[in-house]
Amino acid sequence: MSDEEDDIILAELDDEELVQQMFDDLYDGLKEEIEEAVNILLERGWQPYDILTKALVGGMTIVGADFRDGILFVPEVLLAAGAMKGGMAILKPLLAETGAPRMGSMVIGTVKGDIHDIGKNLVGMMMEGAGFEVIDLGINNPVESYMDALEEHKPDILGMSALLTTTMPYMKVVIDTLVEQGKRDDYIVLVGGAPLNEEFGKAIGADAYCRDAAVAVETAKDFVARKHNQASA
Ligand code: B12
Repeated sequence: MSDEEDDIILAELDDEELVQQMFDDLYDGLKEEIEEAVNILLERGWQPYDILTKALVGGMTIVGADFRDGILFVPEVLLAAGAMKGGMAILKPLLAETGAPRMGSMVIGTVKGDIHDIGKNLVGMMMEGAGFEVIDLGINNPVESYMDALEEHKPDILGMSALLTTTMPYMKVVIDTLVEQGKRDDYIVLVGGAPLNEEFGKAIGADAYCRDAAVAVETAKDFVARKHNQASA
């Protein structure tokens, strides 16, 4: 790092410069700087959701592109992910604090063989903010852990996340198991993750594919409302 960069005082940057600096700091995996910047934006009246999407997810998109192009490697991306999580941890209680009425519940987890959890965590946070109770199963979930959690918590929604083309087919294993056990219609199944698309969601028998956390919340609300209407009809 050059002396010049050492001297940057985050609080003296205007909003646009600060967000640019956050992109750089996320890229460099600087957790404390990211946390400081998140707090500065909050003090300036930014909405937690805007900080999440514009600064943190925006920065992670740049990291993703350079990872794809072989410019960044796993250790660096792990540091970036750690910095992102530092920022998310500050925003989490604020997003959950909206006082939204209880909407329903969701069991969510990343599928077997896959350890990516940032997107899943973000979806969980946004769902909590929208009034859903979220049971997070973490990463690397075999079909049994989904089944056990569904049995135990009886949620409205099952959410599965996969970020690898090699792990996304595992979602079908879970859905097929639900079908075999005659339980498919008991749950709304939402799937997500960067390599998925709507077509894939349909092909594996999910109710919907959601491209991001905001769409996940809207879709979840929509399906839960329909489910309740059916139940009362
Ligand atoms: C961070 C990262 C990592 C970190 C993960 C840290 C962590 N704690 O999550 C580390 C370094 C560990 C990692 C490891 C690997 N990674 Co990686 N990783 C990424 C990266 C750069 C960003 C992912 C991310 O967090 N994005 C930000 C979040 C907010 O976005 P998101 O996950 O897409 O989630 C949003 C939506 O998809 C949706 N969503 C997500 N889940 C769900 C679930 C539900 C229910 C719903 C409704 C919606 C939803 O909503 C979210 C919020 O808006 C991506 C690049 C990319 N373009 O995605 C590569 C990427 C996914 N990784 C990749 C690879 C290859 C790997 C490794 C195999 C590398 C290696 N050689 O070891 C390993 C695999 C490890 C494993 N077994 O899982 C490839 C996958 C390629 C492919 N076609 O399969 C990618 C695409 C990079 C690339 N282009 O090469 N990775």
